[in-house]
Amino acid sequence: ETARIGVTGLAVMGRNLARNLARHGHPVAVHNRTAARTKALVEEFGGEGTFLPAETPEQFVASLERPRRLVIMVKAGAPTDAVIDEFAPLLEPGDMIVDGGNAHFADTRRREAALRERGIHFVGTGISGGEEGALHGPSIMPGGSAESYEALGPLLEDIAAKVDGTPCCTHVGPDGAGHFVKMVHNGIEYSDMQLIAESYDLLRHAAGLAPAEIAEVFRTWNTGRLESYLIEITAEVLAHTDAATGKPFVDVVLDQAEQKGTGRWTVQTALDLGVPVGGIAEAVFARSVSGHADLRAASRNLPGPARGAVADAGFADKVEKALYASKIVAYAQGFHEIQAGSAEYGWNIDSGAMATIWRGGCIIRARFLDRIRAAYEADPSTPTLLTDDHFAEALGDAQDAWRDVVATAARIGVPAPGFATALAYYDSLRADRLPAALTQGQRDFFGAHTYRRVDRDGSFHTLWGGDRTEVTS
Ligand code: NBP
Repeated sequence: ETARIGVTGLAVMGRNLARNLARHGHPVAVHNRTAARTKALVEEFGGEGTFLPAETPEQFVASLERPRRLVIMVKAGAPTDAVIDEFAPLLEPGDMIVDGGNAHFADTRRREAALRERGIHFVGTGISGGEEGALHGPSIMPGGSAESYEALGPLLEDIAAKVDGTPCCTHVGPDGAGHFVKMVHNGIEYSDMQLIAESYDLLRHAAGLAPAEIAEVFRTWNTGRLESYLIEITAEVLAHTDAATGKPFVDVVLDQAEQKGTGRWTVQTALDLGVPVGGIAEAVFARSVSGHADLRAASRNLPGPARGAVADAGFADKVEKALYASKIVAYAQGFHEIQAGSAEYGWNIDSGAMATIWRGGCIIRARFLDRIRAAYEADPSTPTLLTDDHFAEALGDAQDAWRDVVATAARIGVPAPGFATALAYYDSLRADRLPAALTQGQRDFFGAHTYRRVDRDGSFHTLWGGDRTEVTS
């Protein structure tokens, strides 16, 4: 018997992906560096479908039907290269290697180019949804050649999450496009989580609500336009009580957030591409600040404002509006980065299709993504989601509330970097004139960097050290 597809790397993600394939009736070859994992998988879940366990790479490759489809689910980085080096010599032209790990898209581009020379399709694939998603249906973002998608697409679409019958999987674009989009997905996820965290913090410290009460607020929000997986789990976490102490769970968790790197990559890449993603950057920095225990301890006694909580009956509604508006900005920034990456690398990514495959399976799954899809359907080449009719109306409706929330945070000394940067981005985009004109003047003054004028073409320089006449440069 031959396997339709094989998975090597059987930690939580690989194991669940293999089970998902088997449950959908696809015979799957399974392999892991440490054979015990392979054995455990077959022993525990062998009844779920057809598994072909292999102890050696040779045995694994021999059990695959041709062209071979081989999925790598190992720790991203050097382990991925090690596994490629181990398996590629055993493959033939036309075979496909799918890397489902969280690889950096630049590594994927390098690997794809190297394997293409040997006639092997390398398909860097973003997979979101954690271990539950891998088992029950993740959101899948495959890159690589269009030809490889013909052979892989039906299988991947079969095991992906479905929303209204549409699979949360589509061919993103060539080489590193899939991992790039997965990276930005994670950056948006950081931003979304940070905005939710700030909402909680303000409801707690500005409105004086207890965690259980805030959980109720989030539950209500989850029945409206903010309905999403992240809002849903936020309510669950806030409603949870620590068994050992009887305190709200959120009060016994150390307040130092961790990160694995995709958020940081999103910001680093945005800097390289020249795309402003302040919402994502502030979310990464907020985690970073939280983790600097010494810095925080040294600063704890610095003075703050005199005012405490500001009770305001309508405050929760204002926070809902601020959250929705800031969320629109966060997604607009993320999609801007996707479009910039697509242009830089010639990927031709369909932004509306990305919103479509994020509607289910992944961490940022939400009703909201239907709105983004609709926005790109209405205007596929729009430079920003902010000007879409629906979003512009929501931003208009949020104006007073959004500004009140940011002002309240500043007044009572609760940090709200996500809300504040979103509003600043919004105001920057809609400004008639930005102080960048002054910046240009300064640059010309100290470095003769020249400037352009509003009324004439060309580059100019003022003789600042002399008689201050203007010269054409
Ligand atoms: P891990 O990231 O913890 O990796 C463990 C696996 O890598 C094991 O199978 C291990 O084999 C194998 N491995 C290592 Br480490 N070094 C190896 C080497 N040199 N040669 C061969 N195999 C090697 O597993 P995971 O949490 O299942 O994640 C797998 C991938 O999926 C990662 O890239 C991750 O970033 C990505 N991802 C994870 C999630 C999630 O929620 N966990 C979500 C989305 C994507 P061994 O058993 O012999 O040690």
